[in-house]
Amino acid sequence: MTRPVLVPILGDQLSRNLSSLEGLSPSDAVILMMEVWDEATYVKHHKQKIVLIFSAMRHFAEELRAEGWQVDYIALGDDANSGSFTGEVARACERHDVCEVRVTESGEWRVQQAMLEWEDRLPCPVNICADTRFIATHADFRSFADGRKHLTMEYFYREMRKKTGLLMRTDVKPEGDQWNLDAENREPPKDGMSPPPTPKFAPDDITREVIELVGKRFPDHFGDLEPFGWPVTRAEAQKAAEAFFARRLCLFGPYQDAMVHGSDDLYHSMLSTSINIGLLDPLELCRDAEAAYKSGSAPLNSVEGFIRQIIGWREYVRGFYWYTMPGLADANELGAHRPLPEFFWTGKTDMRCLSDCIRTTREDAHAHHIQRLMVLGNFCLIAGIDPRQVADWYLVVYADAYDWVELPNVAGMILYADGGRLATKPYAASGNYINKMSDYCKGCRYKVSKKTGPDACPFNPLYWHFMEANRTRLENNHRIGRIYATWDRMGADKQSEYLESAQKFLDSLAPARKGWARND
Ligand code: FAD
Ligand code: DLZ
Ligand code: SF4
Repeated sequence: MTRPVLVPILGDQLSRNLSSLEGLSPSDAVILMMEVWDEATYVKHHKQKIVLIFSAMRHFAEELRAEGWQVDYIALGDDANSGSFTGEVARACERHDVCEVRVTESGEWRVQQAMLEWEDRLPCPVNICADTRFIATHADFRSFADGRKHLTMEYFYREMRKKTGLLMRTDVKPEGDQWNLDAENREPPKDGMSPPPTPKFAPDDITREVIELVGKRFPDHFGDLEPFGWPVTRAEAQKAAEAFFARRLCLFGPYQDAMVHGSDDLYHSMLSTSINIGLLDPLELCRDAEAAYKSGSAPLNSVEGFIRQIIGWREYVRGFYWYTMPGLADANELGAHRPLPEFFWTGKTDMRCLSDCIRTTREDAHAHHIQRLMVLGNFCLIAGIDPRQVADWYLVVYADAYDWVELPNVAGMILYADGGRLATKPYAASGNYINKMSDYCKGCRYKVSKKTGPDACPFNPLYWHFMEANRTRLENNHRIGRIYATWDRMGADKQSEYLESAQKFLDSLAPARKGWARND
C-alpha cells in the first residue's frame, strides 16, 4: 500500500455511507476507532449508554474487517491508550505513516473544536467532511434562520418536506392538504391499552464483555447496567424498525403524547439510540414510513407525525444547535439558578409522575418525549432549575443523548433559556395536563385537584409561582400573556396561598450532591 489515508470513525458515526469513507477502498485507508476515557467520562454517562456505544463500535469494526478494511481498534484498556481522540489520532498517524487524515465532522461542538486543531498538531493534512447523514446542510439551516426572530420549526419542516418530497402531493402541496396533523396526535391513554412489546436483543459475547468492562470501570455512573437489550448492529436495528413499522406505527400518532405508569415505549419507535449512532438512516426510515401510508397499513396522522419528528424536529434541533452554539450552552434567559434536586438521581420523590419517569430513565436509559418534556422538563422549568445542571442531567441519563440534540431540547424546548428563539412560549403546565394525558395522578399521594396546601399537586402552585416570578418577561408574550388576567382576578389572598405553597415545596427540595454528572 502507498501511504494510507487515516479515517477516524467516532462512536456516533457507525454508518457504511459515512462521508469520510466515500471514494476510498480498503487498499487506500486505515480506519481508526477509539474507546477513550475522555469521551466516556466528560459527563458520567448512564452505564447502558457506554455499553451501547462500545459494543456497537466493536461490532461495526468486525463488519468493516469482514469487508476487507484494515481497522485499527483501540480498546479502553489498551496499553498506551492516551484517553483522547486527539492523542489517539496523533499516535495512529505515526504508527501508519499516513498521508492524510479524513474525518466526518463531529456532531458535538466540543469535539469539533478539538478536530479543528488537528491540522496544527498532526504531521499531515486534515480533511473534515460534512456529515451527509443529515438532510439539511448547515447552509440550509442558515438560509432558513438568518433574519428571523423566532426560528419556528413548522416553517423549517415544510422546507424539509419539499426538499425530500416526503408526503408531498405536488412540489408544493402536502399529502392530505395539511402539513401538520399534530392536533390528531393528542389522545390520552385508553384503559386496557396494550401496545405490542418492543424487541429487546439478548447480549452476544461482544456485548457481554463490554457489560463486564463497564461494570468494572464505571461503577459510580448513573443507571442500571442490566438488563441490556438495545440494538448494537445495523441488522438488529433494522429488526427493531421493522417491528415498529409492522405493529406500532399505526397507533404512534394518536398516542404520541400519552403516558402510562410503568411504560416508556407505548407506540413509540424506540429507534433514537440506533439513529443517533448511525445504525439506521433517518431518511430511509421516513421513506419506509411513507410506504406504510401508501400501502394503507398506517394512517396519515401517524406517518406524518413520525416523519415530522425526524425530518422536522431532529433536523431542526441539529441546525439550531450549530446556528446558536457556543452561546446556547450558557443561555439562561429566565435567570434560573436553583440546583437540580437530588431526587432526579435517586427517584425518591412522592410525585408519582416524576418518580416513574426517573425509574424508566434509570432502568432503560430512555423515557419518551412527553415524559422528558411535560413531566421532567416542565418540573425543571417551573421550579427554576439551573439550565446547565438540567442539561448535564439529560446528557448523562439517556442512551440517545448527544450535546447537539439534547441541548436545544433542554435550553430551547423545555427551559426557554434561549429567550424564545426555539419555542414561542415556555411549555409551563400545572398538574391538569399530566392528569389529562396519563394515569399517574390516580395513585399519587398528592391530589391533582388541590391547588394549595401540603396535599396539593406541587405542579399547581409551582405553575403560578413561575408565572409570577417571570411576569416582566412573559406578560407581553401574546401566546401566554393572557394568563396574567386569570392570576390578577384571583386576588391577593389566593395569590399568597399559591406563592407560599410553592415556596414551602421548593424549600423542601434537597439539592443533588456533587459528582453525579461530572467528576468534580
Ligand atoms: P419516537 O417518539 O418514536 O420519535 C421518532 C424519532 O423522532 C426519534 O427516534 C428521534 O430521532 C426523533 N425525535 C423526536 N422528537 C425529537 C426531538 N425533540 N428532537 C430530536 N429528535 C426527535 N432525542 C434524542 O435523540 N437525544 C436526546 O438527547 C434527546 N433529548 C431530549 C431532551 C428533552 C428535554 C426533550 C424534551 C426531548 C429530547 N429528545 C432527545 C427527543 C425525544 O424525546 C427522543 O428522541 C425520543 O424520546 C426517543 O424515543 P423514540 O426513538 O421512541 O422516539
Ligand atoms: C458517547 C461516547 C462514549 C461514551 N465513548 C466514546 C468513545 O470512547 N469513543 C468514541 O469514538 N465515541 C464515544 N462516544 C461518542 C462520542 O462522544 C461522539 O462521537 C462525539 O461526541 C461526537 O458527537
Ligand atoms: Fe404528578 Fe401531581 Fe399527578 Fe402527583 S398529582 S402524579 S405530582 S401531576
